[in-house]
Order: sequence, then structure tokens, then C-alpha cells
Amino acid sequence: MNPLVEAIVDMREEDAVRTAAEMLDKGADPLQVLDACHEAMAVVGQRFEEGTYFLPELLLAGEMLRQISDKVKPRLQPQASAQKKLGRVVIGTVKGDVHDIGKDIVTFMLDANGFEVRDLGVDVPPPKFVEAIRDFQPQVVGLSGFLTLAFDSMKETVEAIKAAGLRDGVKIMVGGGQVNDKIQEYAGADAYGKDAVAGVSLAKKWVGAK
Ligand code: B12
Repeated sequence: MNPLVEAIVDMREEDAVRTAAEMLDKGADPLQVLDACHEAMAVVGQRFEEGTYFLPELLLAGEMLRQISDKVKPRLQPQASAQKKLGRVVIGTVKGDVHDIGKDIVTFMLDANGFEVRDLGVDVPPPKFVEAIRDFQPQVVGLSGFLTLAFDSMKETVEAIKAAGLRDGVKIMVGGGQVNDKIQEYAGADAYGKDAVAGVSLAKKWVGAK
């Protein structure tokens, strides 16, 4: 197992953060560090499901990831100049779900690639998305969710956007933990993005940027 994956899985907080910092200092691709975090989180999640890890381990894993992503973010090179905004994106973690580490990485990457992003936070009820679309007029809406119950919230959110007459004006992407193409279809969204890079590619495609 990669030493970073191992340190996270074994709940060695200091080792994990130090190993990530060393990888970055040695010139590792920041996305490779995030991939290792993803791999580790999958194991942590699995152990939680099996009943060998409990909520404190989930919390500590979340905390390690937060510290590592704070180190990764400054290494992700801005791809577009800050002045020339490609378009606007409204993003949030849907109702009932408070997982935000993945969403924050997507938000950061969109921003670094020249998008203006309004992040609505976590546990966002559908009317709040509707209000933000009216106010901010984004071309793209991003719905994040890590819980199975988020699938219904995503669907409700898309329906609320439709009921408000705003569906034709926005492209909607979904992502997070267990979301996939089937959930995208179930929710009535336009696309599923497996990671932050995919989210940026979708948003760029939709605003007609390269
Ligand atoms: C850390 C964690 C927590 C932390 C969250 C901290 C935080 N601030 O986010 C805490 C401890 C708070 C937590 C709480 C809970 N959790 Co939790 N958690 C996790 C864990 C271990 C990691 C999640 C994570 O942050 N991953 C890291 C990021 C970087 O993930 P990523 O997938 O690589 O992110 C990328 C993509 O998903 C994508 N992406 C994300 N969003 C979007 C959006 C768009 C638009 C696009 C395009 C892309 C995109 O881009 C990201 C960056 O590249 C997962 C296990 C797992 N395998 O995911 C369980 C997991 C998600 N949690 C789970 C559960 C059950 C819970 C609790 C219900 C536990 C409890 N009994 O209280 C609560 C739920 C609280 C709530 N109402 O939301 C379950 C969900 C099971 C289910 N079927 O619903 C999981 C799967 C664990 C498991 N296997 O059982 N959790």
C-alpha cells in the first residue's frame, strides 16, 4: 500500500499530513495525492461499514483529508487569469448531507480554472438552489452528495429548479462518493463528474471554453 494511503487508513494523523507534504515537496502531481486520499477513504469507509471503524475514525479521516487538501490546493496551478472569468457556477451539498471535502475540492478547482463560483455550503434545501440560480444566474449548477439519501435530494433539487422554470437555463452536474451515471439519470441531471477534474471539464464544455 502507498505510504500515504497506509497512514490515513491506520489513523496516523501526523504521518499522513507529513507524508502528503513530502510527496508534494518532491514534486508529486497534486492530483496523485488526492487520488491516494480517495483510495484511503474508500478503505476507511469500508471498515466503517464492516463495523471495525466507528464515527471517531470517520471524523479523524475527514480531519486528515482537510489538512491534506489545504496543502494540495496551493499547488494546483490556476489555469486561467483571475480577471477573465469563463462563467458562473452554483454548487452545494444537497439537503440532508454534510459531506463537504469533495465539494470544496471541486469548488477550488473551478475557481482556479477561471469560474466564478457561489458555494452554498452543506445540507442545502432545494429552494436555496433555486434562489441562488435566480440571483447569480449561473450557466452551471453542481450538486454534491455522499449519502444514499442524497440521491433523492438531488432529484428534488432538479425538480424544484424545473418547477421554478429555470431548468432550460442551466446545465446540472452531480458528483460525490457513490454517485454515478445511473444516479445522474435518476436525478434528472445533465452529467455525472467522477472527480474535480471531470467537473471542470464539464463546466468548460458547457460554457464553450476549451
Ligand atoms: C470523511 C467522511 C465523513 C466526515 C465528513 C467530513 C466533511 N466535512 O466532509 C463525517 C465524519 C462528518 C461524516 C459523517 C457521516 N458519514 Co461519512 N464518510 C466520510 C468518508 C470516510 C470520506 C468522504 C470524503 O470526504 N471523501 C474524500 C473526497 C475527496 O472524496 P472524493 O469522492 O474523492 O471526492 C471527489 C468526487 O466525489 C467529486 N465530487 C464530489 N462532489 C462533487 C460534485 C460535483 C458537481 C462533481 C462534478 C464532482 C464531485 O470530486 C471530488 C474531488 O475530486 C466516506 C467514505 C467514502 N468512501 O467516501 C464516508 C461515508 C460517505 N459516510 C457515511 C455515513 C453513513 C456517514 C454518517 C451517516 C455517519 C453517522 N452515522 O453519523 C454521517 C452523515 C452526516 C450527514 N448528514 O451527512 C457513509 C455513507 C453510506 C451511505 N450509503 O449513505 C460512507 C460512504 C461510509 C461508509 N462506507 O459507510 N462522514
